[in-house]
Amino acid sequence: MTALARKPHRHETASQNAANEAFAADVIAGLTATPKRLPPKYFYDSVGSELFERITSLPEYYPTRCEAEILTAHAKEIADLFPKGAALIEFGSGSSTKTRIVLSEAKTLAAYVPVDISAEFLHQQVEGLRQEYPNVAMLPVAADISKPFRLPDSAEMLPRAGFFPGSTIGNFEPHEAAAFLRHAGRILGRGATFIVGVDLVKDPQILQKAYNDSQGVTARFNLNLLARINRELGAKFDLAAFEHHAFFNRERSRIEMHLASLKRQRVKVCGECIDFRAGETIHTENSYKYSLESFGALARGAGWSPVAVWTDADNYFSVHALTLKDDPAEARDRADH
Ligand code: AVJ
Repeated sequence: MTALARKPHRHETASQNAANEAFAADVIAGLTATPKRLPPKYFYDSVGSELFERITSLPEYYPTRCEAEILTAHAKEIADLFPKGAALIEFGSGSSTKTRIVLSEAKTLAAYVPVDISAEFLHQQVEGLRQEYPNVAMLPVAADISKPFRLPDSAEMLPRAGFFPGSTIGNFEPHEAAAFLRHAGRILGRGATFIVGVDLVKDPQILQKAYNDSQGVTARFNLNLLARINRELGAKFDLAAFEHHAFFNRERSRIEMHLASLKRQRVKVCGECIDFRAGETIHTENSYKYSLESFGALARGAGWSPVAVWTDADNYFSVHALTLKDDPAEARDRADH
């Protein structure tokens, strides 16, 4: 056992235990770094996934509405880009609300492979999808999309299309986003289509409000990260001693979310004492905003060819269709010989 491990609960499986150790290790690494940071993927436990669902229907949070508008207007065009009899692989599927818009037009789709980090939430969602789409094989994969994962065997045999909506790609640093697109290319294979939702640069006021909603749901979503560390790692964060901060960093074209310590304090996490200065923050999320051109260039640099791009009436959000001309694995093999 490592120093970070805590006593497993009796009902925990080995893989849950391993996931918990990875969480503990990432939390300690992030909180002992300067400046302090935590990976945004840990927002999405069951509580966080529910809070994120509430964010998507907030009046200030335009991305979900704008993207749904785009997908609804172009569902048929998008579905027509999928190969016949394809498996649709969604990276970070959440509640699959946007997928349903496309699924209803994708008449020849053989399988849907929702990939999500929140296993419990994922399996709940799949129950409903099985009822709604009895002709599509539902093949969920509980995995962290930022790491390599395997497709279910029955999806390996089918031509593939990818779906990555919500501007989740904006959580990555631009160089990580390029690496992610390349990795998705290896999973999807030659001839694949990839549909990617990307939030656009706009009036900073609108961005600011989208991440500082008047009901405080985004603040609760952010603070849930500390609550989760308390729940799962037995830490003693006082949630009232931290405050949600979100602002647009113009130079880097990103919204930054932080948790600011309201006072000087020491918190014990997995046996380590973490000291906070008054006002010191934990950087919890970046949400990069692109232009149509900057995202097109990023995709091209990662080996994808842009074939179409759609925006909503306000030009707040974009949906890009990319295709892969060459199989990246084959291209690499050629380079090796
Ligand atoms: C799911 C990563 C796209 O960056 O807008 C929403 C997450 N954070 N409000 C975003 C989020 C705060 C969201 N993504």
